[in-house]
Amino acid sequence: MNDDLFCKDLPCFMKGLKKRNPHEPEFHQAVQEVAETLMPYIDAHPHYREARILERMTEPDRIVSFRVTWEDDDGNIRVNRAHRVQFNNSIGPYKGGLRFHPSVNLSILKFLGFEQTFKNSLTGLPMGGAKGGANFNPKGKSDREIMRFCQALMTELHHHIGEHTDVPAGDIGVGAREISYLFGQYKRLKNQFTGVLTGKGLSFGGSLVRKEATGYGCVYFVENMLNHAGDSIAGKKVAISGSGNVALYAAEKAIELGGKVLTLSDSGGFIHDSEGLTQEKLDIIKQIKEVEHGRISDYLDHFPKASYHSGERPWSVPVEVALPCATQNELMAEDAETLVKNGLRALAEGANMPTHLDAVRVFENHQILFAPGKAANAGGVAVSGLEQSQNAQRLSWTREEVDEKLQLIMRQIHSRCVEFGTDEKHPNYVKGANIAGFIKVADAMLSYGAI
Ligand code: NDP
Ligand code: 2IT
Repeated sequence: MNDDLFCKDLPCFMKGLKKRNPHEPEFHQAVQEVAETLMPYIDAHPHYREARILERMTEPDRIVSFRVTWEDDDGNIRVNRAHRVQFNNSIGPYKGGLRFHPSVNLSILKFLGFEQTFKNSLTGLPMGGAKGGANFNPKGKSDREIMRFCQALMTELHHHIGEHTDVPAGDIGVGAREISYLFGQYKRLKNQFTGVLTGKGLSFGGSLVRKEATGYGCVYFVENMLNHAGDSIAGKKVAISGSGNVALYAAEKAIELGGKVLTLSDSGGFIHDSEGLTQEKLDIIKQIKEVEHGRISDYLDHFPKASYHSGERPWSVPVEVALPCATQNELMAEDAETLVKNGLRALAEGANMPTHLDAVRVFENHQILFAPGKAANAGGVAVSGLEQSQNAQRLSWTREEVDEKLQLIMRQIHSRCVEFGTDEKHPNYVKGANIAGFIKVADAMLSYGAI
């Protein structure tokens, strides 16, 4: 082989990636984390380098970008920008969420689509990686405005998706309501009732446990890590950030397994209930967040003994388990130092890339059990895959069946991470997840030849 064609070290590889993808810091960060642990593996398996698999895996198959024009309740014409990044379909149709948030741009969607490819591979199900979304802010919009926006977005997106092509789902700002409007419009445009989206309502092809799956799966993963180390979550203090889909169901499962959940948050600040949340308290929070679309600070109207910390994140509260479940880069190196000083034992990323790379290094240096999002939050997309299976069979499985399969998938992901990530007896879950996720996709790509 001609050595001049190939980067043989990480700085050379990252320099090229940054040059090809300027001004995309989140994408650079996600690739850096993966490439750091993959480079030594690729060195030991040079056929991957000769086939330029990493160069190919960091280049999306295609990106569709489009305008979304819609009308607000006052009759004003509004314009947003949307994208679908179809990253890699080597092991199955593209699969991944849609995000509606004002911060959405190509750097964020490329980082998410790249991560999704590894995550979906880890589930063991036949799903490729994709991500999409729009720079649309759902906050303060009426139901009718959300409906018109979703219909306008699907009017273009429907050309690019399909049950065998690309199957979107929810993410930040896209929940059951948005998926319903999107599905209704797809069905109308195509005159087809197919499993083209997941996270659907239970009356039109949705799966039981999909709503809970990411949060439950994240806690199952923590329990697997702690059990592997001879411990468990029972009796442990837990800090959770976010109060959306992932955070609420992570809290529910942590409480059920005997954890003492002390915090939840949103972009305004965090609540601290030193007595710990109970299922009854959580039911009130679900009403506030899922039904009334309120703020987490409203918790204090019901439980005035709790405290609210405006503009802060919950990482100063002493806990043994931390579950960042809000957004990317919400936990920095100094937060990691504080958590370690206060006795942290395990952290699992419910969100995608919530932990900054410098913070990951702090946890690694202190041998904290650290589960990266592509492993810890894979339960959501795994149950999306199970929703696709049920749609294809035209059957619905029971809650118990789906939950059992979810637990098994999280256990298998944990085992694969331990298998590929154990160094001198200490499991490095970042390394394990990256290598285990890589192998399946890379081997499929090798089989296809140069495409
Ligand atoms: P939701 O929209 O349901 O909730 C998001 C939560 O995070 C809200 O509490 C929100 O607060 C907070 N948040 C969002 N952006 C910011 C920000 N910039 N700063 C501070 N807080 C913020 O989304 P999900 O719960 O579905 O998603 C949360 C994370 O989990 C994301 O990283 C997502 O990619 C990831 N994920 C989601 C899966 C799913 O199945 N839904 C699957 C796997 C991962 P506020 O309301 O104030 O904005
Ligand atoms: O980040 C994620 O894994 C998701 N938002 C869920 C994707 C899916 O297709 O269920």
